[in-house]
Amino acid sequence: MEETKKSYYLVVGLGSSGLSMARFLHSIGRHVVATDIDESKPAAQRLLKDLGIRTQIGFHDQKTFDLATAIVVSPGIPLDMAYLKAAAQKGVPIMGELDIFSHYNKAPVIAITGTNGKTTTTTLIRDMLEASGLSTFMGGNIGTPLVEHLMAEQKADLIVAEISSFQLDLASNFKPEFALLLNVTEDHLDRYDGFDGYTESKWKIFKNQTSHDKAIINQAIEGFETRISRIASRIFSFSSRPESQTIQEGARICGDKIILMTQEGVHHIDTCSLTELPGIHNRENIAAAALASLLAGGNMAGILQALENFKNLPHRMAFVRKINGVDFYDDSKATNTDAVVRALESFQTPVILILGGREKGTDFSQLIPAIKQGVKQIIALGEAKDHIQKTLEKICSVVAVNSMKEAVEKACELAGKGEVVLLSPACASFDMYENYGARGDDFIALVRGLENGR
Ligand code: UMA
Repeated sequence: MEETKKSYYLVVGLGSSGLSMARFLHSIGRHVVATDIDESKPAAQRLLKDLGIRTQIGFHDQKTFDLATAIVVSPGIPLDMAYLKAAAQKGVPIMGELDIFSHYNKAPVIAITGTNGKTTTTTLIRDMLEASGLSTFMGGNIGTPLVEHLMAEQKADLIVAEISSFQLDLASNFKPEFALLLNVTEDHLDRYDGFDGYTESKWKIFKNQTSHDKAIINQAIEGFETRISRIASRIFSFSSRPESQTIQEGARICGDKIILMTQEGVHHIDTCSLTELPGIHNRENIAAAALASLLAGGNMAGILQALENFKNLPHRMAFVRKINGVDFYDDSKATNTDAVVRALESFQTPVILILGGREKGTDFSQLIPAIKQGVKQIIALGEAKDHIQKTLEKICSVVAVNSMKEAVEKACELAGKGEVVLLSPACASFDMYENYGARGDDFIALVRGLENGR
């Protein structure tokens, strides 16, 4: 894009993504204006002011949108935002961080998307490649904005990028050498035009790939056969379903065993001893991660070493403590119904389930079969509590509470010896917390604070 003296890039949203973007664009000599609707951003404002970047904080101004050379939008900003729509109608290009990143990045990219398991798989790939002697930069939706890599020395052999559907919505030139789609189940339906709209967004990860690139896809995803016929890259599939026996290039998951099949040969992974990665969903994550690592230049020794050393990430089915025979688990990262179903599948004993928060067009009835299987009591919390109560009280006792403290105390009161208390909310945390991590930390602190006698 030609720069004139008066032209400027408008960065919208000054969370972690926007702040890094403003700094990056400034570092390559672009004029930048940055705006955030939230007035409580003094740190961001100070940092940008010191760099000489003009800010509009606490408000958005339509004129600033309309006169921009291009608008770079943070992933969480809804694309139907009126300011954006009006500027787009005037012909202002709207782009996301992946477009800017792709334009300046030189290293090959492994991009990981899916509804659940993204962070675990991304971390596994990073660990497997590093243990194979390769250097990596890990970023994206996992927390560190990708443009941070562009402001560093750019020495990494490979970029390992967790990618969200929000990022893919504005990614016209993103072309990862390796792209992974782990699974697609209902999530973020408050942003998309139904499940189809969300699904469409996820499959965009393959859109610009060519025959030189590689796609690693869960064969169990609905519409797999039709979708792959439209992908130009080489397909490697994996599956934990019985039909995985037919997979020729990719990974078969048979019980605890994973069989990796690539041009380089056949390799086996035994997951029996990998106690930090329990469950079928983790075997799928391991299969996808190992395939990606092998294809990107990793070796089996590194892959196995990374698996052995892997420590479960915080707020994912994390055991907190046992009190009077009751086990407490923090699964705050479970922000959609599929993640909760997977969590419930791990328990054979009755569960007291803490659900709720900010819903995302969530259909709580999807939880019914899993709840019928093993939930003794639901404790409903946050903005979604009435919806949860209305949907689930027909099949399980539901009690609504007003705070996490009340939820923990109620759970404690209702749980019997040998039972489990599980925070697995099926909702975002933003109604009560800054993020899912803060929600999980609050739960852990409250559980740790419980007296043994309760
Ligand atoms: N804002 C405006 N105007 C508006 C609305 C919001 O200015 O009309 C401002 C807010 O006041 C806030 C900023 O926009 O200051 C927030 O931007 P953001 O929501 O994009 O959040 P960031 O802090 O930049 O974090 C984003 C990702 N957030 C989302 O996609 C919602 C982070 O993913 C990601 O780690 C980070 O960029 C770095 O790339 C988080 C997430 O929740 C973990 N992702 C979703 C998920 O995993 O389900 C997709």
